[in-house]
Amino acid sequence: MKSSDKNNDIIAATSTPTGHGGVGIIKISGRNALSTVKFLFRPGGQAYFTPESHKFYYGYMVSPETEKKIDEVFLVYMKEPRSYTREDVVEIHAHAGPVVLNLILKQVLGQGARLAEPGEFTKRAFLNGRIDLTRAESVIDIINAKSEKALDIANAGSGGRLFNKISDIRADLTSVVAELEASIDFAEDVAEDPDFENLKTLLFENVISPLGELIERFESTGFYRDGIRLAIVGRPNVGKSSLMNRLLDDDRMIVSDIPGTTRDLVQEPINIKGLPLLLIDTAGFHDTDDPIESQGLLRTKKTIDSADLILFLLDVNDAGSNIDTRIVELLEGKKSITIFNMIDLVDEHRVNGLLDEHRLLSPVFISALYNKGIGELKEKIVSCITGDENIVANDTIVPNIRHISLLERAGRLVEKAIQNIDSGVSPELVVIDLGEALSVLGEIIGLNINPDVLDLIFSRFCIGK
Ligand SMILES: Nc1nc2c(ncn2[C@@H]2O[C@H](COP(=O)(O)OP(=O)(O)OP(=O)(O)O)[C@@H](O)[C@H]2O)c(=O)[nH]1
Ligand SMILES: [Mg+2]
Repeated sequence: MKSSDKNNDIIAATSTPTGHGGVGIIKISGRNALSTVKFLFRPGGQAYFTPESHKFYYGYMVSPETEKKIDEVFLVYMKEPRSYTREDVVEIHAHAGPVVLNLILKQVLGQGARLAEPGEFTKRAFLNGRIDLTRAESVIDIINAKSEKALDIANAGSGGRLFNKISDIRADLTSVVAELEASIDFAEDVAEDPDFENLKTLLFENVISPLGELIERFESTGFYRDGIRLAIVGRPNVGKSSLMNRLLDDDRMIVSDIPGTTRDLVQEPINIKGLPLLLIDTAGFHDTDDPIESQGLLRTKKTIDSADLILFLLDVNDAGSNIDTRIVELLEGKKSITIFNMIDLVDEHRVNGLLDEHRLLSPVFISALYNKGIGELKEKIVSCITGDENIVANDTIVPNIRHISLLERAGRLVEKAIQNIDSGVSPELVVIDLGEALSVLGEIIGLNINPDVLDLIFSRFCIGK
């Protein structure tokens, strides 16, 4: 089937999550979407159903052959273009139960609709020009937001802040291209060359520099959307699982004085001061002949590799010069926080001694058992990740990984164009690179985008969105 045909179908899906609940919504979109419910909906107290747009109608869904009632519902019709997809949309608000919703959906499909693909409603909103691609992508970020901050970022995106920024950069780039093109077209009539120095300054200030800022923003704040992997690593029995329980505020993990209690990785999502984290407890790191433990250790190594931040936990009692060098080696080049646990077992004198000895590591001292120093540790975790807690004060434009590769490509093309201007290459060639940069930036907002890329983006959505 050609994709253009596909986009003319009437599509339908259950938009609320599977399960039991108060209300479940079936959404239908496409030209003349009302036709799919005409024979299924019986309005309460009216003989004929001629709905006005954007009004709720009370009634029943029935099986048309038998007139058997399926459910008592509200139905709302949103006439194009004032709808999510800019097409005619019908929503049926029924009771939320898998049997009732499936039965209604089956009837709707029987009236000529087909089942929507994941993200297809939002894809149509994009294809019909209601939202650009960055706004469409923000919809999934809203649904997947792991913290309020992530939601702020997603809302900024869905409000078009990234779209506006990219459009501004493209407009500035277009004006430089126009000036160069004019100099090519009218070469004979123009007494002087274009002001190349001025064009270079414009490219630097209005293109290269804002592109760099956007890329930097992703690196410094992208974790608000994507989440951070935080692993607790250390020798057996130093209190890793006890610390995990403290941070979770729950006795999730088994804790015991037998070394090797934790043998497998255990991960739990947690939110520290608005930062979404995935906290991972690992098997104690040591030599072992036990095959099950060895497996656990292999996983610990992999976890260290893939974690964004490591909590390296030590027991104050044997922390002196006895730090496990193999763990230290594994932590090389990784962000980590050194933590001395069990300070309840030593006196202040010992703590000060350790602080001096390990000043370079600027360790945190805690007692996982007695809940001491945990607040300080949380602050350190946050500052380690954000660098500076205020980093995301106001500007919430944060590109995603797809945007980043395009921003970088566009930046490289513009830099190449500037180098070519410097080495006196003809404006025709400079214009080619700048033109390509324009179309690369266009892909971010969805201009001339490859249909396969579109499919990939929308396949990340759930069905019914
Ligand atoms: N006194 C004291 N004991 C602690 C503290 N933290 C943990 N423990 C005890 O130390 C023992 C080991 O704790 P776990 O949390 O199981 O240690 P672990 O690092 O997860 O151990 P493995 O999973 O075997 O690697 C338990 O008996 C805990 O109660 C602490 O701050 N002070
Ligand atoms: Mg453990």
